[in-house]
Amino acid sequence: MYYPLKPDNMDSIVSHYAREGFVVLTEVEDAFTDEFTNIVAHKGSLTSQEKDLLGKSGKIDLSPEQIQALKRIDVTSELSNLCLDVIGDILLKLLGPIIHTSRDFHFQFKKDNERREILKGYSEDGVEIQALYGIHNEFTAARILVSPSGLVCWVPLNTYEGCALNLFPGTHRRGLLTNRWLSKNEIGRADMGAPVKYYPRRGEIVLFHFMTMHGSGTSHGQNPVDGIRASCDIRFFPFCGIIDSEPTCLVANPIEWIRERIDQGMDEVLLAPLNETLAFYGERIKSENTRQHSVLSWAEFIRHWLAGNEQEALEAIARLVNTQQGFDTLESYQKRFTQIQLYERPFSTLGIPVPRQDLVK
Ligand SMILES: O=C(O)CCC(=O)C(=O)O
Ligand SMILES: [Fe+2]
Repeated sequence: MYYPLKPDNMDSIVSHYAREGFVVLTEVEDAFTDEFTNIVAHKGSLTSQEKDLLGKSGKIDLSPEQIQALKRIDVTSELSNLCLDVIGDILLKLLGPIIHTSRDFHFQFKKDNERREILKGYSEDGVEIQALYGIHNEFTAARILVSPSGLVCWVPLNTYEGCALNLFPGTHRRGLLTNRWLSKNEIGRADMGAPVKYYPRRGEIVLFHFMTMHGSGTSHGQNPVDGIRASCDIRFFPFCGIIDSEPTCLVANPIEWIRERIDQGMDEVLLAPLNETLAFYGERIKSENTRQHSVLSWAEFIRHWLAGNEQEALEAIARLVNTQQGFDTLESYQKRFTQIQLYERPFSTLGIPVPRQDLVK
């Protein structure tokens, strides 16, 4: 799962991500991790000595005020551009030619013997910086729905002996297993297998799919790992009409680019964000024989929802959701997903028409 971030490795990186639902990039240029560290140091008013420690052992004490200042950090256009410079070529292959960067990123600062656990989503009180996260997929764990093809870019700020993330391989291909956060004791029935454990190293980046089940890791040993692990996580989405955000277009003719790529044939995990873009553009998508539990069903949902085909939209959700092995009722997803609304901004930024003005917030 480890690949140096080099042009020669592009195909291996993309196919590992598509198959397993995550990939780790190594040998990432220092400027990338340094920039996240600088922003955290600035927001949290760290002294230069504390900043240095953050990047090494993580051993600094954060005051309640600093935690408040660090709980959600705005993504500036400079940071977004830096990310696109460093991993834009990969994002183009994983998400397609039009990319949204999340408006904020999360800072995490966790100890191995931490007892607090987040099972009800982000409380906005700053606890989420230090508490362990229960098991979730990023798509339904977030308050605001964006896209199941979104991607988390998790950036370790220091090297740490313990496990930071548990990632359940292949779960992004098993349909939506949960509409909420789960505790470790709960997950048995989903039969997700053993997680892959990620041990953070500064200079790496983990990319994982929004449907990949994951949670915070710990060693849970008698002897907790010393130090604190510090990281930042930022998200990227394919073109999305249901968030109030400005996308960046990476190619001159996105629809032509998508059509050419689809003609070459591709894995459904990579096809899904392209179909989703086509659906928001009001373009034709091929959707015969979509497999039960395939992420491809989301684009079909968007297409039917935009066309006002309520029944077909609900059926597309039913294909995406895995109620046999999952934890929540189909109705809970249907109720949530049909409450989405369009925003002007993603469309107006690209100068394309909003497909249905009556659905605009
Ligand atoms: O860093 C952690 O503890 C969990 C991170 C996570 O769930 C995420 O970045 O999506
Ligand atoms: Fe997460």
